[in-house]
Amino acid sequence: MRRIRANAIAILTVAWILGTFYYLWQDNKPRTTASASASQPRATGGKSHGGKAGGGRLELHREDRTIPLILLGTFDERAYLASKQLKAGEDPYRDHAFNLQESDRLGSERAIRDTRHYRCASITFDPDLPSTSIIITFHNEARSTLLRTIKSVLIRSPPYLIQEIILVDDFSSDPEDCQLLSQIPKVRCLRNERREGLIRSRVRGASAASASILTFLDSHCEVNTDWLQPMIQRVKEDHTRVVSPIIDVISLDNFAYLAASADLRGGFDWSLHFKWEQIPIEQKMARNDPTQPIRTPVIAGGIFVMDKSWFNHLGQYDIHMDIWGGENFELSFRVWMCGGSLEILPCSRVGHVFRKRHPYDFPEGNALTYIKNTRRAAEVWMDEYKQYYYAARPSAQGKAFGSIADRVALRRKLNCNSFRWYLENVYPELSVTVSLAVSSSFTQKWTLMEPQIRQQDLCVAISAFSSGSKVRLELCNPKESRQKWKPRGPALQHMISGLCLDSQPPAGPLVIAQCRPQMASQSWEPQLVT
Ligand code: LR7
Ligand code: MN
Repeated sequence: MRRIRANAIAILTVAWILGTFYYLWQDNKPRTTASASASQPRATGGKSHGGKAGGGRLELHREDRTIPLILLGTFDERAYLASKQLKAGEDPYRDHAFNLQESDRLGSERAIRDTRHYRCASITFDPDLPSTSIIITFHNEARSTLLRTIKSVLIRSPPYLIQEIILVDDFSSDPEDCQLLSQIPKVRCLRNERREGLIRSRVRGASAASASILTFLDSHCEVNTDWLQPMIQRVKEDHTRVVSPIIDVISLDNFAYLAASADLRGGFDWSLHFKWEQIPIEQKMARNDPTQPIRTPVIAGGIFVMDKSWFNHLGQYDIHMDIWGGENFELSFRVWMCGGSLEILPCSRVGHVFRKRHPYDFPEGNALTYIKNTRRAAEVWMDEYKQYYYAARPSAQGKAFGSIADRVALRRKLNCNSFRWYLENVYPELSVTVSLAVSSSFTQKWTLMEPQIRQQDLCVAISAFSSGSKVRLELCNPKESRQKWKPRGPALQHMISGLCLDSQPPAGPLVIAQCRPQMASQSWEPQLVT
């Protein structure tokens, strides 16, 4: 009996040891990640890498050897962090919308998992890459996250690539948050005399930059192994590229560093709401090299690398945008439409603390500010397609957005492509749903996927080229010119005949007629795409 029990214990012990080894090996294996579409990129491999779980310990050991000792100059890190720590009984989420206690506990540097595809490690870069100015704007950032952002840059970048780190303190309550950090070598601190918002703050930082390449970061990031070289390499090869990393997730609760999916790009809906979305299937199939750049219609906005002269040539940012929001669309449309490109580089990874609310106030209110900024982007860049923005965001109509004359002039001067060109060449997946009201009691929803008006496999086609002829449904055929339409104001115009879709008489069949977009029978109501 005792013998059996001893054997059982021995077997269990061996199984436990094997299990532990398997777990550690799994955790350390390079990983490719899968699928998600949400406002934050879904993280995969959900184990904690915050140094809490057993799996993190092995890494710490491995990476410790490669962390060089950095000189912090006269900067007293302990005093800097200690004077601002959470007091007993305070809500750790109150001031920053993330768990401050956990961030403070982590300290200013830690090992994080190298989340790149394993093939990234063998890529080589030009030995003479140009250096960059890192620009970090912040408003009342927590000291521990801000310092970790800076130290991760100093630790995980080749020193010769970092010309300087420019902090733009956007009028935080305590000027010392920024000032004290400028004791760290390479770190400069610029403080706004009043709250400007991140857009004007970045323009200020960029103007002060002395390197030929600009790198923007949020103030609560941790850059990962060799994050910078792939981005600088791409920009060096072609200065019109604007590149960003895959943005990994730092948990706002426990600060675990989690790998984001490598199959996502930036997208949006007509209300100009940013979202991560799957790379279109054809592109995914064509990707046989997981280290290749991913073309993206828009960037998330906070973390990217751009040539400084290209940034200036393209008009920096729209400095009449306030506080937060919308500038990423304005920049993305502008870059694509005016001769550049946007890409996400899978071999560059940067962690970011994604939050569920803004921890700071908007002097004009959050909603009005977002509307003002996105309205400016829509009015300047979206041509006739801005009607879909207003349809998706009816509350934007009539709200103040200031003068856009200088940005319209900029667009003309740069001789940029139309928004239609952008939709056709960069973001054909963005569709419009149009309600075709064929009688007052009967509304049908169709999708305008230019140039077709579709409902699943059926397309709206003209039956003849003369005014008054009926339209009908046919199986969609991309080569069929009778199925090709384009928006003209609220109307839909057949491309070849130049006639517009018309519901006159209201209960009768749909026909094509002379375009009079202001007539009710020719106005089609675009709706928010879900
Ligand atoms: O008034 C302000 N002044 C500032 O300097 C308000 C904010 N800021 C700073 C702030 O301290 C932070 O460093 O600006 C930065 C961005 O603000 P967050 O972190 O509150 O914004 P976010 O991470 O939700 O915002 C994303 O979208 C913004 C739209 O304006 C910006 O482009 C952010 O840079 C952008 N962040 C990212 O792209 C990181 C990935 C997140 C996603 C998706
Ligand atoms: Mn952020």
